[in-house]
Amino acid sequence: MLKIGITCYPSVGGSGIIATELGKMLAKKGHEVHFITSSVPFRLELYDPNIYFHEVEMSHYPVFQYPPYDLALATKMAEVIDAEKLDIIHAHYAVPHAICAILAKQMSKHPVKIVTTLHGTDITVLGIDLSMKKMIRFGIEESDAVTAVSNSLVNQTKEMIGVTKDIHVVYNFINEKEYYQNYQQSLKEKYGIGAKEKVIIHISNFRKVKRVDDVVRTFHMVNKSIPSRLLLIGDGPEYRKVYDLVHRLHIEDRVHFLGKQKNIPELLSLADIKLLLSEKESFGLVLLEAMACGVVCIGTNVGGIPEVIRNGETGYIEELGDVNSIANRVIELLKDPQRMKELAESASQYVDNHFSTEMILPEYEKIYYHALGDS
Ligand code: GMT
Repeated sequence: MLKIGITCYPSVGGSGIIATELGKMLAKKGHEVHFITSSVPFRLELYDPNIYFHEVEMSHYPVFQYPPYDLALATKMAEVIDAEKLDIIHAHYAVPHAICAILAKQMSKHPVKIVTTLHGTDITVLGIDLSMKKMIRFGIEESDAVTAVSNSLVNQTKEMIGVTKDIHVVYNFINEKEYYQNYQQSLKEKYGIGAKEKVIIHISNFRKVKRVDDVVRTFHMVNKSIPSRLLLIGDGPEYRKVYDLVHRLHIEDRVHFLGKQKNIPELLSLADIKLLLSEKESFGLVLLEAMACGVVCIGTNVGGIPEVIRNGETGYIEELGDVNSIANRVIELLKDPQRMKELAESASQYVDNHFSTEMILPEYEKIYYHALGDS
């Protein structure tokens, strides 16, 4: 069994969820897992004796304008590598986490291997910044193994950053014990949703790239011909703009702004259709969550989304910003309950067959053992 250190952004977000779920599953299999983060990751319960949490403490020196978080993290990683004799540091994000791990490896006495997972934002956002490109390339090339969450992200990383290193695709996965169809009529009633009304859902961090305004415009068109409600879950920088748009379109009595919520499987289970209309998306973990709960997904032809939704088989792929076609697709589907049933069934089957924990966990373990020189 291995001793694995995991570093991620512990707050809500796909990468934090994947890192945390991975740690929990590895611990369950008997590996010793050490989370090294600024706070206890969202979704991490510390009741498993194989799970440890090491908090990165920040000192606020009056001389520094910004607290040196990256250096504090690298120091903490080095301490944990030596004290716990870690075999692997699994860094989620090249910048800053892989860079911190490389520094920690140089500082520590105990030999350790670095496995880095790219989740997209580090490449597609930071990679645009020329000053960061060099740093990202360094983080990738100095890691002992690198994974990315889709083929699209591997190609983008190679094109944008110019790395030649092998990058293994390891898809995101779902905790099937939490994500399943769990419809609760009482919850629907609590939101005042009528028995005949259809429910469309969107979940994100309301960043500009998520194009939540396209979701609202699509819903506006759908709502003209089908009695329906829109559930918007999450919070972020575009929240106010989206709120204003909903009011400008006079659909405020049809749109529910729920903010950040914890009972995502129950909320997803109320929905008929999930929209993810992003302009950048390396994978789209929320799609897997929705598909596992029996929700039909429509996503844009962007990044890794077409690797998650099989167009016409498990959901639909539409062109970015083409609100008319997206709305027509939603209307067509909502009028055809038999088709919806078929799509929902093949989507949840597809998730089971391609993105289950059982399938993905051994892929990460194989990469760890390979990095350590065992095959
Ligand atoms: O999408 C975000 O803004 C959050 C970001 C993150 O770091 O959690 O998500 C990225 O990683 C997720 C987990 O691998 C992927 O499902 C998301 O598609 C990816 N986001 C982008 O590429 C924009």
